[in-house]
Amino acid sequence: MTAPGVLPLVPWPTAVERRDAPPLAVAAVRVTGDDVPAALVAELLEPVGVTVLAATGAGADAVTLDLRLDPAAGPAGADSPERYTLAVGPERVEARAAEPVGLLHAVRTLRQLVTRPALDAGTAAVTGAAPTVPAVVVHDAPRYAWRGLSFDVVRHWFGPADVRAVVDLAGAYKLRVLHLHLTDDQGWRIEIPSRPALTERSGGTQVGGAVPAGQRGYLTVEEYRDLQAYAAARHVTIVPEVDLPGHTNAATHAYGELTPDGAPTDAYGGTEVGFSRLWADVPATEPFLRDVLGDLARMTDGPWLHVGGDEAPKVEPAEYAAIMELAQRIVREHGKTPVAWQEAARAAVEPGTVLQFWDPHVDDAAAAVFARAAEAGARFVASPGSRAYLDMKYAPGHPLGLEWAGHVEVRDAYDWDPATAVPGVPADAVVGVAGAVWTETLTTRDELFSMLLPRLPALAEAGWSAAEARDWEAFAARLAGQAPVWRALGWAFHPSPQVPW
Ligand code: TNX
Repeated sequence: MTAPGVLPLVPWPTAVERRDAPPLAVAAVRVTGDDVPAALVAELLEPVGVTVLAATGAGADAVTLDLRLDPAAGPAGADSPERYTLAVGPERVEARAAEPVGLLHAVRTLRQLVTRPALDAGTAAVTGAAPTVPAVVVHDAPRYAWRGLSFDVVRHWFGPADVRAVVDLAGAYKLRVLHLHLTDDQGWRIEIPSRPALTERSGGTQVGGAVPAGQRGYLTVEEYRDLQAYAAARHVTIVPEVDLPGHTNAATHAYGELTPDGAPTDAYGGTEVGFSRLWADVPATEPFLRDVLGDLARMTDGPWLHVGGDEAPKVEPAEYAAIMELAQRIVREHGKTPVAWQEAARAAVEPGTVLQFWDPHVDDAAAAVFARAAEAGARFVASPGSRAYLDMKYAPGHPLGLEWAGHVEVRDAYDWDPATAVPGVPADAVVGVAGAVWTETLTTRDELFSMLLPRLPALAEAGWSAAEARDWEAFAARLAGQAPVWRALGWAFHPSPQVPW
């Protein structure tokens, strides 16, 4: 329930001014401006009780929601392409933004401002009271450009409908990147036309055995294309990951030529890590990498390809570096920028390579390796397991999740500074924040969402809001104000005792 006087905005904007005007009734809005499709505005606002009319449609008593591009939008001096201004009242709503993504952010902010008595009372009953929006002016721009979520669709298969729901959730909190972990020991989740056995032999397996009857267990080329288009319409970029050179049992099960003796490995339905690998000197390895990364680069609209690199204890350091450097070279040859887990800092990196910091158990030697990679031009995304791993249990005894990085309560996910999170790395080499959700223990959309909510909004604020604006007590109150919308959308969440619901 939203406490009186609290504006339930997450992430907290750069500047919020209240206008001396009564709340604006928004039972219906008429969208003017062409940079956000009215259907997308409707998708966001109708679940909170606002009827959305296209510019020319019927309906006389609608409030105008005017969306226009304007380079002067946003906080004074902000140069982020995502900057926007949202002005509510006295009679209409105006959104101004440098680019269309900012207009969509403005509509997302507007949705969080809608107060609807029936919703806030936590009932489905329609009371007849019109939704209103307080008269405010918001000027806003993000702290970091890379705000993302890494989502494991391998350990348990989550198909296109679930991924679209995750895009909606990520978008609602203004995230821009959805990284899909598509290959691992237990399965291969993306059709690769030049290597059909990957999905024919490894597409239908997952932790515990087979994907549920009636499900294919992987994205076809067409489904992947459609998913990227769905995400792009919401200004979310899909980053696909092929995990190398460890986490590769699904590949060696499909193509025995990838092993030294040429024999395929057995399918794997457990949850151990670290046993599988590729070999730099097996002749089939390089053609395999060229085929897989080449096809995936051609199929991918966004600028990035993630080549994994985590947890390959069986691969000697020189061989590890050779495989990771080859993978990154291939990615660059296809015009994409490589992303890799933190371990890849041990191999040579090119300027612009994105390294994802995940394992906080690092010593000084590892910090020095990160420092060298940053000097060589690598950029870091902060996903420290103790903060950003949304597959960790909230607390001891939580029915879902793992514990290797500790317990991650909502406050843990909130109260940290990405700028100082990566040991050895200067603040200006950190480009953002990503949550990560691994699915060893998660099998349904509700289980998945109960791990993402309410922690993903905490990470979203860590990535968006200025360091000096961060305040746990204020955040917890604003977070509580999100729950009515989650209920209206059917998004499961964990009612953490840290939040004044
Ligand atoms: C570590 S995070 C892994 C994953 C597991 C995860 C479980 C990372 C790069 N590797 O393979 O699923 O822990 O929390």
